[in-house]
Amino acid sequence: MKKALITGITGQDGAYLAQFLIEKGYAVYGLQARRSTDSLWRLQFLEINDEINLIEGDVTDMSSLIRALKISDADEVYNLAAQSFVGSSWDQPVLTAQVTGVGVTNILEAIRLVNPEAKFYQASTSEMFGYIQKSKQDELTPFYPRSPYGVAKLYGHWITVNYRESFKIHASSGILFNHESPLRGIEFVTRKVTDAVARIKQGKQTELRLGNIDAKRDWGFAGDYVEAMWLMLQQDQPDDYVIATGQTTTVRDMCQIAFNCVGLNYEDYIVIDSKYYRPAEVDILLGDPSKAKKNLEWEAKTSLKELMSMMVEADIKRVAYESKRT
Ligand code: NAP
Ligand code: F7E
Repeated sequence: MKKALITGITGQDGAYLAQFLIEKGYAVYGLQARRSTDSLWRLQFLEINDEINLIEGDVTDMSSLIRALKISDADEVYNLAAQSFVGSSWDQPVLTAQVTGVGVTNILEAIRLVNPEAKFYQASTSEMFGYIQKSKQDELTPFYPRSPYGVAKLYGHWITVNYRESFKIHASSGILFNHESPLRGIEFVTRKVTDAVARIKQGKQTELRLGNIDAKRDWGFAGDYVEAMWLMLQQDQPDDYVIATGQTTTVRDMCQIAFNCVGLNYEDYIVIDSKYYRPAEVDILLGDPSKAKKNLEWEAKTSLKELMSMMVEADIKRVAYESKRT
């Protein structure tokens, strides 16, 4: 039986990846950072919490990573742990650098010490393209990050490439564009919108305050994207891949799609609030996933309309459930 270790298992992608690997017959181990409140709700939502071996640890604590690698004896290591919210990275830039950037070196060093044969996946991001240098971004597009998060991820990306070239570690980097789901954190714009749609529809909220609704993103479904992570580690040679849909949409149009799901007009509810503007914005992202299609035979399956509809439906159920309990 193959063994996988996932850091960030309690996050959106960690939960979907764990589910995917369990279905493939893997023994799944997850690094769980110590928190004062419950962080297992996503694993419970997918009903896989009892099938995962949780190991307490933190990517800033290399001793815990060494222990996790020894306990799991993992064939594949997926590093999904990060301070992943771009907005917070201006408020906590040092922590973001330590967790999202240096954390990657900690894991690579632990792999080198414990099991250099383990295959490694790094969760890189389209935020590294930031101030885009090419209208459609692929693996060869120069990077220009626009936030402390993007800068930290760029360090994580290059240290992954460097360990691949220096120590022959099977280390691959997935440059993933935005991907969402009903398990997305509420602070990210799609989920903030679908939660608001559900609350407005059920009379629990009257408006939705947003920042720059002219920003454009290439949004896909997280459930589709975790398969690409796995496919990268099944290749003979490690490499870097852009994972995206190849379509870009404004936040405004995404809102329209989400409000339409319940027959409402988004223009009646949205209020622009400067509080949600960022010190530096990534205006537009659009990925070219041709290499993933050719080498991995991977492509996005879920349209933005299907994704929004799935998220709105899940939030309507959650809000109705909350109302029953109060
Ligand atoms: P997420 O929901 O924010 O999950 C982040 C995970 O990292 C959580 O499990 C969190 O634990 C964990 N974590 C945070 N700090 C940690 C630390 N110091 N030590 C150990 N674990 C820690 O993010 P996601 O959307 O699933 O994304 C997964 C990865 O892909 C992240 O690295 C993200 O930056 C990257 N990425 C995401 C996207 C996207 O659109 N979703 C696109 C490109 C790249 P708690 O739950 O306890 O906080
Ligand atoms: O913002 C605009 C905001 O926070 C998307 C992370 O997973 O994807 C994610 O980063 C856009 C930005 O995601 C609000 O200014 C407007 O232009 O949902 P987001 P993100 O910053 O693109 C990348 C690929 C990652 O790697 C990250 O980890 O929406 N926007 N009004 C807003 N955004 C938020 N959050 N809230 C608003 O009210």
